[in-house]
Amino acid sequence: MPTADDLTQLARIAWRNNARCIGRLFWNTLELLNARTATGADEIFEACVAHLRHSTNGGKIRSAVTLFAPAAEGERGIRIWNRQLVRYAGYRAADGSVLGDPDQADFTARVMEMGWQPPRERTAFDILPLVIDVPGDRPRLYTLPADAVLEVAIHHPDLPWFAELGLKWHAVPVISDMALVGDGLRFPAAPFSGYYMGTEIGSRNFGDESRYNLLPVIAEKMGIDRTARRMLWKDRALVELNTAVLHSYREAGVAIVDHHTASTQFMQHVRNEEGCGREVPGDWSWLVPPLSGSACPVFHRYYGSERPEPAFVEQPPAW
Ligand code: NRG
Repeated sequence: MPTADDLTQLARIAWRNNARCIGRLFWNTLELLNARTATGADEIFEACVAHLRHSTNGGKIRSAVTLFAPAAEGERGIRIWNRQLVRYAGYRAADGSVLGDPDQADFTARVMEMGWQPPRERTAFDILPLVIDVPGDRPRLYTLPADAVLEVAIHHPDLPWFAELGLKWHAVPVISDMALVGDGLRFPAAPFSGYYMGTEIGSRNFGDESRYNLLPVIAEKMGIDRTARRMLWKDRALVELNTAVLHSYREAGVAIVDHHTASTQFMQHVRNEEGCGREVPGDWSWLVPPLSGSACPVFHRYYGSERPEPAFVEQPPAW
């Protein structure tokens, strides 16, 4: 039986090994929340809520992982269906358009089939229920308590119309669909969280065409001409969107890191690791921020291609 210390070390090294994560300088601060004895769906849900509260910490976000029981050899084990504990619904209309997060449209349709009732007045930011799937039971739906989910309303330091767009995002990303593997163990439910890098929200969640697709909206409000791509309206809109995200989180007292700082910290991590004789596993296309890549030090080199364990690994979707 591994001790809590063994498991903390396992999870920390899995973070250190995560080739896609730019935030690894702080791998040694990961906290373990032990829920290995939680067996029923209700108990597992409560531990997820406890994780959210602990990690959120009023905005002073703490990096944490909750470990549920490991899966026996060849068995699926406990699964949380959601990709993250907090995600916004995407409602697909008959014409194919989506209100909310298009990335969650299939999942949203599925939980509605299972009986989830969206709020009477649907918005682009309705928090999805959790689906907890325990061996020997049917998958069960749970609504997160509103006071467990900290959110940040987005405004801009000098563009007053920004607040009127009514944008917001949740404070804490909690990845809930990856497994932690290592030391011969596999934890198929091992939600982990930290704080955001601004571009995750400002460039990708808000900016991607397949997500909230806000660049045309922002450019329009900025009054810039969108007829010629070479006038870089997308780039200008991205800068303001990212500025607004970083500014809003900071003003709300919610931890977030800008991509320049995160890149600099990552280079320190690389030096630390090299000092310990370890090569840093890294996926360039994930590490380089999706804004001003070449202005960030992480752009200017490549990283190790080995993928050692312990590791957080993708697993087939549970639904
Ligand atoms: N891009 C995703 C979140 C991925 C994980 N990001 C972190 N993890 N910062 C999004 O929701 O935008 N973390 O554990 O801190």
